[in-house]
Amino acid sequence: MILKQIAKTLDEAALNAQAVPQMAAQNNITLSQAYEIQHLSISHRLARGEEIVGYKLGFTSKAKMEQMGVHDLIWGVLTDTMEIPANGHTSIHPFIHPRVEPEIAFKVAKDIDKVLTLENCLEYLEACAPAIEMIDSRYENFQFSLADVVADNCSSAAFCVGDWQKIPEKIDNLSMEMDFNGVLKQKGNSNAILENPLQSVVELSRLSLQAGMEVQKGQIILAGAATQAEYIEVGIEVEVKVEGLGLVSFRVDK
Ligand code: OOG
Ligand code: MG
Repeated sequence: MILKQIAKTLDEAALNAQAVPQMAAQNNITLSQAYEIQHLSISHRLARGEEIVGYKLGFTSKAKMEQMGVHDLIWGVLTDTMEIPANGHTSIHPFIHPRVEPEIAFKVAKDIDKVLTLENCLEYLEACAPAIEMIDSRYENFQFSLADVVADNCSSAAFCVGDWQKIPEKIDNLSMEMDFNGVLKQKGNSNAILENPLQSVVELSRLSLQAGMEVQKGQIILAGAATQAEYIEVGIEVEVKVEGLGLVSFRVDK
C-alpha cells in the first residue's frame, strides 16, 4: 500500500513539476521495494499512453557518484514523451530543477535475452550516438538516498539523442564535452563510464534479467554521464560533443 502511495506521489510530483520530501528512510524502503515503486510509477505513465523506449544507467561514473553522494549503479526507464528531438527545443516548465549531462546512447539490435559480456554485447547493439540526458529529481533540493532516487525512476526527465553512428572499434577513450551557448561547461572522457560505456550495456543486461524484464530490439540505452550534471535555464542551448560521434544539441525555452 505504502509503495503504491509513494509511486503516486512521485508520479504527481513529476506531472505538476512540484518537489516533494524524501520518503524512503521514513518508510524503511529497501532497494528492491524502491524498484517496485519505480515500476508502479512507470505504470501510471503507461496508463496515460506513454511507451517504454529504453533504459538509462545511473552512477556509472565517479564524478556523478561524488556529486550526488550515492555509490551504487542504478537503472531507470525512458518513455517516448521524454524524448527531445535532436537540435530541437523544450520548455522548462514541465521540470522542477533540471540538470543536463553528457552521455552516449546505444540502440539495441536484438532482444537481450541473456546476461551479456564485453565480448558479445556488440552483437546486441546496432549503433551509438552522442546524447544529452536531462535529469530532474522530484525531491526537494535535488537530494536523495539511493532508495529515494531509484523510486523516482533515477531522476529521469528527458533525453536527446544525435545521429546514430556505427559503433567505433574503441569506444572507451573518447573525449566528451558539454557546452552551454558555446561555452565549455564540462569536459570528460567515455572511460569515466565504467571504464567502457559498453560495460553499462553488460550491467543493464544483468539488472534487467534479474528484474524479469527484457530489453528489446530498437530500444535505447543511455550508458550514464561521463561528468557531473549542470543546471539549465531558459535561453541555454546545450550541446554535447563526443569525439568521433559528432554532436547533439537542444535549446531550453520558456
Ligand atoms: C540520478 C541519475 C544519475 C547518471 O547518468 O549518472 C544519472 C541523479 O543524479 O539525479 O543519470
Ligand atoms: Mg544520466
